[in-house]
Amino acid sequence: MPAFPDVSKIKYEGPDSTNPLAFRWYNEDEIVEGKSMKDHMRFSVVYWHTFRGDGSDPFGMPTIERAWEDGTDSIENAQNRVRVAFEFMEKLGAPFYAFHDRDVAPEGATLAQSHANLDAVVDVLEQEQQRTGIKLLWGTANMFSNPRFMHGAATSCNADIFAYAAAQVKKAMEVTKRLGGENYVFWGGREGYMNLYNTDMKREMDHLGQFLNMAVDYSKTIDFEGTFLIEPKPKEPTKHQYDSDAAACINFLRAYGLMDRFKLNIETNHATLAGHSMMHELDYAGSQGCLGSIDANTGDLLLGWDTDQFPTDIYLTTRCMLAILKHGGLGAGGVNFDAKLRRESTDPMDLFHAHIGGMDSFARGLKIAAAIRADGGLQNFLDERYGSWNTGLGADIEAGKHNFESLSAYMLEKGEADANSSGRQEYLENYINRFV
Ligand code: XLS
Ligand code: NI
Ligand code: NI
Repeated sequence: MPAFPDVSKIKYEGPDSTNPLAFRWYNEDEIVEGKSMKDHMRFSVVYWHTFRGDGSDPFGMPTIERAWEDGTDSIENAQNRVRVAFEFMEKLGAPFYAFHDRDVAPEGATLAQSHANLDAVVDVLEQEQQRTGIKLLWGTANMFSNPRFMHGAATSCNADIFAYAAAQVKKAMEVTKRLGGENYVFWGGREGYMNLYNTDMKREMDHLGQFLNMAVDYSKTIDFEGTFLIEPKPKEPTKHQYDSDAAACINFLRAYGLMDRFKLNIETNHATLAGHSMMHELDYAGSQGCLGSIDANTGDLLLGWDTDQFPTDIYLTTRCMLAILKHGGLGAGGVNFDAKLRRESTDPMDLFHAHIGGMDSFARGLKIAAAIRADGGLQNFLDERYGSWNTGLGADIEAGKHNFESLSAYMLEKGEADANSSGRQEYLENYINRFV
């Protein structure tokens, strides 16, 4: 029995289509900048929100009931849910998905039981991947829901919890490898603090560095070659998450010798919680060679938390794609919809509308960004703005031919610096609007 009997494969119908179950912009085989849209985006559906989201929030109980759920925490129910998930992803045409260990399989009474439960569900994930050709973008371990992780996982004050987390990541990495996962994600969960009076920050950071180095070592033992990604987020659930933004993460990776193996998974709503724009985080990560993948969603400016809404703002997706194209694409990463339906959106069809909207918005952003790049106006402006660095003094400074003495002599002789020209922000904002 199909879970979505009224939906057939979502097709591209072009911008004039009024069919809500069709793509108007995402045309997977269309070539943009020499690559298909499908390969640019590598769209991915998240298991936790899309198949486990029940609409509950800190103020209220679940609002969303799914006909395919039998209401139990059994392995059979979990296995059946996998078949529903793959039916959904196949009809949507998403080539990838992502999951936490505890999203797909119930936690057991012991760690060994949890491992066995996971294996039983991974059997079905593997079968469904083979049946549909849908691949795993990344796997991860949920080390924040269970009360044992109340003080953190790798940064817990309780050494046993560090050991538990290591055992859990070891297993999750094995499963990710078994499923051919292209990346493995570490989002910091509760790695942070609520209060500095009870926190030894240095020790906790050292433990986290040690933990991630153990993960690298183990990946070599099992020949897991996927990219490791850490996912910056400044707060929630803790008041301060150690992986607070791209810059903090990259400093951490450098400090603990992890730069070779790690990149970043940048999430829109996390960027804005950190007081940055998504474009800033992407550009910063890209400028350090650390742009790995994105968790595509959006927050709400009038709410202060991680609302994880589906992205539909064309300016946002345009800026994302400008930054992604500038840094050479997402490589083995993808555009992963870490986004959930609103509590009031209770119909299973809303899952299709949400993902179709996100995919179309990114496809449109890609086309707009490519048109801006083809026009060349932005690049020409930048080339001109930084022109003083291309020849003469600027070029000599960049080439390392100067020091404070020589620069001082140069300016004493010249007497005054060349005049500045306009930054033309308003002109450029209007320029971008020509393409949107
Ligand atoms: C939470 C994070 C989480 C990660 C995966 O805010 O976005 O969903 O992406 O653990
Ligand atoms: Ni995320
Ligand atoms: Ni998030």
